[in-house]
This record gives sequence, C-alpha cells and structure tokens, in this order.
Amino acid sequence: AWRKYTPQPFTTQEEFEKEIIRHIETTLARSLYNCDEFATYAGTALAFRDRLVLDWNKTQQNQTFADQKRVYYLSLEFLMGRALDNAMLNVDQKDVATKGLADLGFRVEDIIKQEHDAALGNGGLGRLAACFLDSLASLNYPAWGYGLRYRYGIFKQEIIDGYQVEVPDYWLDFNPWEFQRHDVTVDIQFYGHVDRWQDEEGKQHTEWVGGEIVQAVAFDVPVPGYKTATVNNLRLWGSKAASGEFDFQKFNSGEYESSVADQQSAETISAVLYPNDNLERGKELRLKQQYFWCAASLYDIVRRFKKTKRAWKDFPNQVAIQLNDTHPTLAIPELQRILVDIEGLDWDEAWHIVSKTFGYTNHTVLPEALEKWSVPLMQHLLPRHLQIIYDINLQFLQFVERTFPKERELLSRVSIIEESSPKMVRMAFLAIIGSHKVNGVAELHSDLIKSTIFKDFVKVFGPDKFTNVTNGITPRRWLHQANPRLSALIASKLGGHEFLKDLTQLHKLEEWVDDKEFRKEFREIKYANKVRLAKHIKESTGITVNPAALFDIQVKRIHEYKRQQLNIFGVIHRYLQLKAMTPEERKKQVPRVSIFGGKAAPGYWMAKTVIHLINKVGDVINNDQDIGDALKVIFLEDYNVSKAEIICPASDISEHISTAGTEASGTSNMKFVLNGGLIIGTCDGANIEITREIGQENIFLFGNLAENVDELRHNHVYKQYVLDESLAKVFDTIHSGTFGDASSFTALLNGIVEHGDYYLVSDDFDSYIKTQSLIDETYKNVEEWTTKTITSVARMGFFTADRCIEEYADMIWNVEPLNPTKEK
Ligand code: DL6
Repeated sequence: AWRKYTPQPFTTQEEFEKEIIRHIETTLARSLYNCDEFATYAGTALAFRDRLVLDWNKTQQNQTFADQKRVYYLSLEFLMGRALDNAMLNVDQKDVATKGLADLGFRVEDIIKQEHDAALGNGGLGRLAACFLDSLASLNYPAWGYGLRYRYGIFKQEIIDGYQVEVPDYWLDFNPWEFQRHDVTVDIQFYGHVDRWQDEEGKQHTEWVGGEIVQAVAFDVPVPGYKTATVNNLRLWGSKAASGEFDFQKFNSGEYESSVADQQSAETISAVLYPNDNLERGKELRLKQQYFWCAASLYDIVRRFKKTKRAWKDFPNQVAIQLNDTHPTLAIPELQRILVDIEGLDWDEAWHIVSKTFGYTNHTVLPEALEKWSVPLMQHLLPRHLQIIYDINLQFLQFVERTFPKERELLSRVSIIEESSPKMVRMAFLAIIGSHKVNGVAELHSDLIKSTIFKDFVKVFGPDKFTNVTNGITPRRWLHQANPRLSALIASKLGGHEFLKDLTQLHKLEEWVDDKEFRKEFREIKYANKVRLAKHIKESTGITVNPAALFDIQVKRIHEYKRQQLNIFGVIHRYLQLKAMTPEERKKQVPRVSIFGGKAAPGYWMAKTVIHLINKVGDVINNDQDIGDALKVIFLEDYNVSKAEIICPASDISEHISTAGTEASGTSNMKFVLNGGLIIGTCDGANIEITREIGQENIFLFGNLAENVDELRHNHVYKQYVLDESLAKVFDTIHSGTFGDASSFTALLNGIVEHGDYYLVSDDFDSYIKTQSLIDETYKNVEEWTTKTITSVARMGFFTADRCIEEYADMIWNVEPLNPTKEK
C-alpha cells in the first residue's frame, strides 16, 4: 500500500511546471498573479528538492541495509555555494527546467541567482570539503559530512572608500535545502568535574558530571551525486538551550532579559563562523563549537554503529572518520571517553579502536594556523577530555622513551603538551597520534610536513603513516555548471558528457588541438565568458572593461603569504611604464585588466591594508586619461562561490604567487586551467603538479624555490639588502602620495624594506615582472596562446576530486562504493 502512494519524480517539462505551480500555490501560499523571480526560485527549488528527497531516502535505506563501512567527513567548514543549479545538473534535468521556466516567463539564470550562497566556510579548506561531498556521492560512496549549521556564514564584504567593511551574512531566511530533524537531538555537556569511584567488584569508574548542557539539533542537507541515484547526507548541527524553554520564573517576575539568557547563550555556539583563514585565535567559543560538533557527530556515529549489534572491535571496519584539519581533533579523546567511561572498554582496547578509526588531513604549515589550546581553558571547559589527553600523551611518551631511550629532547618535542606558560595542547600532535594515516594535500606540501613540522613523528612512527593526496575539484560545478558552453563543446568532441565522471578522458581533446573550427569555438567561448564577467564588473563597480584585453585575475583570501601585494606592486610598475610611453607606444601594448577579489579576516590589519592599496591604485589608474583601456584595476567585492563560477571561466591569466612553500595546495589554480586560462605562479603547492601534468611550456613559473626560502630570509636579516630598482620606484610612487595618504601604506612597505621581508616580495619581484612581460609577448600570438590553453585543459584530468576520493578510499578509508538500487 505504501508503494502505491509514493510520489513519482517529474520527468517532463509539463510535469515540472505542474510541480512548480503546486509549490508556489500551496507550499508557499502565493498567488500566481504576483509570482516574482524569488517565488519562482522557491517553487523550482522545492520541485527539485522533492526529487532529491525520494532518492535520498532510498540511498539512506540502502546504506543501512548494506551494512558496510561508511565514511564520515568531519569539517568545520562546508563552502557549498548555491544548490539549485547543481541539483538540476546532477539529476540531469536542467534542460527540462530551463524550458519549463521559459514557458512560465522566466530565464533560468535569473532564477538561479535568487539563491543565497551557503557560505559556511572561509576558503580553500571549506570548498574542498564541498567538492569532496560531490565526488563521494557521484562515486556512490556511503558517506556523510558532519558540520555546524552557522546562522551566519562568512561575512559579506563591502568596499567603502576603498576599505573592507564586514556585514553579517544571515542566509537562512528561506533555505529549502535543509531538513530539521526534530527527533535527532543530542545533549552536549560542558564544564563540570570528574568523579572516580570503585564498584563492588573493584572496577574503577570515571564519570564526567555537572556543568552545563546544550542541545544539538540535526539539520540534514541532501547531497546529490552526478547522474546517479545516490544522494548522500550532510548533517549540520545547530545549538539550542537543553530545556528548549526560557526561564518561566524569571519571566513571571519581570526579568525578561535574563529569562532568555540561557537560551541565547546556547544558541551562540552555532551562531557564527569564525572568519579566519589559515589563522587560529584560541577563543573559548571556538573551542566550544569544536567540542559541540565533535560530540554530537560521534554520538550519532556510535548510535548508528550500535544498531548493527556488532562487537566494538568491528568499529574501525564499519566506520572511517576523516578529520579535515585539526578542528575536529577533539573527536579522538571523545571517542576514547565514550568507549572507556560509558561503554566500559579497557583503555588499550579502546585506544586500538580509536587510532584505527581516524585519518587526519593537514592543510597548512603556517605556524600561525597550527591549533593550540591552553590547558587551563581545556581544564575548565572539558575536564575529562584533558585527563584523557594527558593519558594518551603519557602512553605515547613512554613508547617514545622505550624506542629512543637516549633521546631526551625528543620527548619534549613530540609531547602533545607544550611546556609554555600557560601550557598548551598541540592539536596537530594529538591528531597524528590518534590517527592511522596523516596526509598533506599536494606533493610538495606532504614532503614539507614530513621534513619540517612533523619530522619527529616520521621518526617515531615511520614514514608509512604519512602520505599525500593531492587536492582536486569537482568538474561538475567547476566546468559543467560554471562553463556550460565549454562543457558542451568538449562533449561534442568526446561523444558525450562521460568525461565529467572520468576527467582523464579530457586527454582525447589533444586530437582536436589543431582543428581550426574547434580552436575558433574554444576562443569564442572564452570571449563570451569574458563578456559575462565584464558585465558583472560594470554592474558591481560601474567600470567598463574591454573584454578583448588580457584578463589577469587573482581571487582568493587576502593574505600576506598569498602575496596580493606583489601583484599590486607589479600593476603599479606597469602603470609607471605606460605613463612613460608615448600614446603610440602605449597603443602597441597588450591591454590588461587586473582583477582582484577576496576577503581579509576582520582582524587582519595588513591584509586590509592590501585591499585598501588595490582600491586606491584602481581609483588613480582607472581615471587616468593617458592610460585608457591599456590598464584597468578592478577589486570585485564579496568574492564567493557563485562569483567564482563567473570569474574562473573568464581568465586569460590567473595568479597563484604565494611565497614558495607556504600554499599547501591551492585549488582555484585547477579551476582556472580547467576553464582554459593559463597560470602565472610560483613553484608552490599544486602548481608544481599542474606543471608536471600540463607541461612547463604551458605555465608561467617564476620566483625562488621553497628550498631557498630559509636562506633568503636569513639574508634579509643579517645581510645588507639592496632593493630592486623597479620595486624601489614603485615604493617611491606610493610614498609620494600618488595613491592617497602614503602613511596608510607605510607599514606594508616597511615590512619589506626594514622588517625582513618575510614573504620575500623583493626577492621575487624582478622575476615576477619579467614573467609578466613574457605573458604579454605570448598573448600577442593568438595561435600559440590557443594551443597552450587547449593543451592544458586536455591534461587536467588528474585534478578531479573523484581521483582524490578514490585515493582516500583506497589508501586511508578502506571503503567500497555501494551502487544505488537504480542508475538513472
Ligand atoms: O587543502 C585545501 C586548502 C589548500 O588548497 C590551501 O592551499 C590551504 O591554504 C588551505 N588551508 C587552510 C588551513 N586552514 N586551517 N586550518 O585553509 O587548504
């Protein structure tokens, strides 16, 4: 009987239109006579959501019955972007929707734009997690994501008078993509103390008692795979006061404000995403967020495991938990606590299970980003966990002592506890000790962690514990969705869209590299994408840019190590050169549009200074009549995932110019090349592997190598350093007040001239500007440029996130895909 009434997904345009209208009229209670673009978005999203939900339920049922190992991806950030376009493409019904919407009087692009980005992340780390979810579902892996349901995602950035201003991003006004699970709640404890006692049989018991309880409530988000019936689950936890009510006694006695205080304090936990990228600040609320989310997720995972009635020793055969950076490291002592204190396992048995369950991915070597929590803070907030961490540490140090009896100093170097004042818990060390595999995210990065920050652990555990999984991106969003014309052109040559599931098939495009028609169309698509971006620039900044100019783009978080300052100094250098030319000479130059975008952490003053400088330089250059179209400088406000989808397909050159050895991988480099743009970059992160794949003739590399960085830094401090002549001129121009009050930029310049130039801007400047000139020369030769770009696209197959997931599945998780009951 149930089956008879199961709703069927729409398959035709007519059915789709009926579904939209049903939702607009009944779910939204809107009259069709005042149906605007937003209501149409809502109706469309709900119609697609229904489709996903049917497959989602089946997938979950199927996974439960199959009872095989599942992956849990714990990430404090999931930078998902918009869901509707992705859902339409993944279920392969965008054409039906486009036609249906047109029939109702709307353009699909306008409807898609109504959706608010789900911006629950800062940058690369969060976007990687989102790409991985897409690949896990597309490859039919039984996998769940676990994260926090921030009410405010990353702030919206406004640029006012050239300065970044942060505006809160409340994104939940209408979010059809989440389902609150009122029945899935977990009580999470904080503070309190630890009791120990012995039972009649003499067994020791430890219990964490007292303190405060906050309730975690599950919100589930369906994650559809591409052209498969698998729809995985992303579970985000929201926080609520445990009683769910405010204090009636206080309310009755007129203390209205304090009657809701508990409720508000509980809700604060999941209120807002910390807006720091590659920087940790050690705030209590952040630690609360981390524990709240780890504890709720583990409770859920353990509850699911216990339903299988298997023995505890089977836990690691059923459960693989991946720690996305150290943010979820508390999951390690939490699982140990559950097994020992609650389930009654003995310590060693429990630890065996724990350390076989977790894998840890490191995403940075920057010292300021490595998490440490103060011992007194942890003692106060999580007293039992601190004890467990000390016990883990004791056992580990005893093992190290036994293995390396003569190396006393090794003990303090590898200890989880840093003997500083106050003492600190080193989360990366705990993550390494509690995991069976540790991976970096690009080859150079994985080598660097083994030779620098984790060197001692390679000695203690041996090299096999450490591995590399070079990052990747989902070609569904970053090619098919962002650049539909290029996707269609490729499909026309490769015999369909299968390459989106096996990106290595792109290599067949090399057969077309000399085909005149193909080359022409490839160029036309790039031009059309540049026109689309030029339109966006006009709408958002009022500035007109010439789509025939070379579009040079650097979009990413603003950070000194990513060196947007090097880029803007290069722009000023170009400006000075253009100014010195005659109008005739200027006309012969390749016109350029330098485009920047990215957010600075609100407390990162130097990064904000860089944003200010870019905007001031833009004001001067864009209004200089001598310069005209020869050079334009654009700062795009509020860079986010949906803007990246317009920006990435429109580049001729993109900049990935971090100081060598600082960018763990980078992933936008992959997006730009896959969309037919070339790179100017340093030998850093994934740039190195991109070079290996596409050929060094197709990338513009410059600058010093990672192996020389220490010596160069040393030279700055201990040797007389003479500033490069061209860079000195750039600095003189800034000092002269050409770009407004020079004192605003003094600290930025002094950091280079007087304070050791930690990011080696001056060391790389000459090489950078020479490489930029080479780019101008190469761009003049349209045919050569076209060959380079097509060849590069053809060789990007390696950088699909699908390959990453298969490597994780094979080397780290030991999980198998589970085919859905029906393929579409
Ligand atoms: O692995 C994803 C991404 C890399 O592509 C970037 O190179 C790296 O900077 C970023 N790392 C972080 C580290 N933050 N923390 N913690 O965001 O990861």
